[in-house]
Amino acid sequence: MASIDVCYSPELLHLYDLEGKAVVAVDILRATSTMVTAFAHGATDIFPVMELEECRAYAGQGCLTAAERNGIKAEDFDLGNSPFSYMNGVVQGRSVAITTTNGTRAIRLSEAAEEVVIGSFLNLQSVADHLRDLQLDVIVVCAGWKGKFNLEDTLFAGALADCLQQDFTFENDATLASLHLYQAAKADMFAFLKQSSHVRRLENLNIHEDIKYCLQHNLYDVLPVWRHDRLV
Ligand code: 3SL
Repeated sequence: MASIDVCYSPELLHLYDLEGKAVVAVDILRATSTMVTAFAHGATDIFPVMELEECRAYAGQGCLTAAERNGIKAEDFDLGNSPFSYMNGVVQGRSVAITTTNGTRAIRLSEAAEEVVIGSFLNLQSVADHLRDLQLDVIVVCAGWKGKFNLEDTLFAGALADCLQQDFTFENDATLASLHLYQAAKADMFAFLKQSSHVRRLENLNIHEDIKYCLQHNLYDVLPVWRHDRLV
């Protein structure tokens, strides 16, 4: 039986061997939730990049450019990192290049894996179904915040473990801890996360609706996967 493991921060990735594995890259608030939303609203492909300048350069290839740093939309980019700004036809039929504080970094640092998929609560079931079909060992790579642990990505890892517990083994405490946290939180994740650092950070920026939105389960049947140099 294949196994699930959880890497709580991209800074810990050196402890994991990604070769031959499937990575689920996750940044619940908000990068991967936003990417899933973009695909659900018609984006054709997404280039996640680490640096602002690299992202800006994609404008020359006809891409929309999106950038966030410390929760705020970076100046002179078409879009920020709020999922709501990717709705209403804005990204329909378009390629998007995006850079965010932590999420795009987690994705790019996972490239050595056999398969990289983008996870969020919004597409949890699609991710779980895909992993069940693949039957590769799975590592959930949490974006965290600037190298540190965060609660919301860990809850996603626990939710995924919850979905897959009949079909995968957990050989590590990180997955068990994530599952226990998710079971404690799932009745009201919004309340559970109220004191968490990134929820407080976003609320200080007057970003409220995005938080509730990103905690919804299975809004979209969308599965962004990394292919060569982009998500499709
Ligand atoms: O860190 C990131 O990648 C972002 O998702 C953070 S924020 O939610 O846009 O502040």
